[in-house]
Amino acid sequence: MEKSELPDPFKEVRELKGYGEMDDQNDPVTMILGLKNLRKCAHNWKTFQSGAEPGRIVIPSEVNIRDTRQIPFEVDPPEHKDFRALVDPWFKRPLEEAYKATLTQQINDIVDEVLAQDTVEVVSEFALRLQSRALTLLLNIPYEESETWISWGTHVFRSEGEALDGDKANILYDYIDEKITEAIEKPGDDLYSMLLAAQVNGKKLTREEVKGVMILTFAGGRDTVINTITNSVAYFAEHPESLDRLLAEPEITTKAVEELIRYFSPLTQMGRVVTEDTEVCEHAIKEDTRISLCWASANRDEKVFENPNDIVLDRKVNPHVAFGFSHHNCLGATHARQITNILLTTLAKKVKSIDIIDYNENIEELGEFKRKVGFNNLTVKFHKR
Ligand code: EMZ
Repeated sequence: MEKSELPDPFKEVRELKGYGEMDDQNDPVTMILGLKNLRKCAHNWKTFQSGAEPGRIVIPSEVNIRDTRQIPFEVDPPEHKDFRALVDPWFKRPLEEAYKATLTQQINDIVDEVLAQDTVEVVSEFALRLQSRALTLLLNIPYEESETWISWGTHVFRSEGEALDGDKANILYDYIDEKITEAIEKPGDDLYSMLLAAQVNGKKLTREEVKGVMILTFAGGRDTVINTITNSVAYFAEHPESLDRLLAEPEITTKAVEELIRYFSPLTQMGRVVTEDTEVCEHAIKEDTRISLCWASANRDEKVFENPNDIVLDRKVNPHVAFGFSHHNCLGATHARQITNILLTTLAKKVKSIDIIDYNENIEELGEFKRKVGFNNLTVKFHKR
């Protein structure tokens, strides 16, 4: 097996039954594995709710480490629409030329940095730094702030060997509280200030609501972006011909971004709380239990994707759900796509090959399934073009 490969652990059960089962802290989950059923469930917010107890739709559940509702992520329609309308324009800023130019400069700089190094531990020295620096653009705050986030390390919410770490999570919550206070005292043109000044349905957001948007902005795009970057480096290490191809055919870059994100599916699944006794895949599901929309499985559904386990850089039809589906689709997707796009372009331009020196896989334990989602660490040597 190639080191960059992410095998599909769901295949057999998906084909056999269409759903899987796992326990999570004594709160069982029925996992929806096929793309078609997953889409139906994602649309059906009345039966499959996001706005339950804060933290419960995340798997592993975060009910024991957080009380703040993440917004718009843990809000159902119709309120969801109003919050989404408020934040959507801000999260589309990565499409602006000035944003793209600064992000390109950041990525050029960090690729130059790692090219100058002897060996590089990709997760902590490349992916975390790149993700943190890019996040200063999304929040519209000074670049230097990224140093604080980098100092937290890769595992703010999930330390190695411990899926949920309340003490570490508090570092983030306290930090955000402090930043909200600063923005109240001295408003600027950053995301905190925008939220504090905004109204939804004629009412200002509460401090708790502002905090809910900010926690989501920090947490939702951290592991996911770090895994995407690290997995991309591992893939190019074993496929230098893909770097050559992206250099020769830059017009396929947008398709390549979607394909890598489909294949990596950096967020394995997202839960919903069931509001009434129901049935999925001819399987009874009880009220007040959870289902999960298993993006990683749906993205390998052989009924939809030809050769689902191959990375086909210019895949023509690619209706993947790696950024979720329906009204809760990923708010940070524009930013994530822009990072990945510029990363691919920059690596193709500057890097000839990459050697993998050492690695340690990050495997999620999901009941009957074990899924490799990326690496805990990956040490490589980059070679200049
Ligand atoms: C939540 C989640 C959002 C959760 C789209 O995903 O990401 C997870 O990494 C966080 O732990 O709190 O923000």
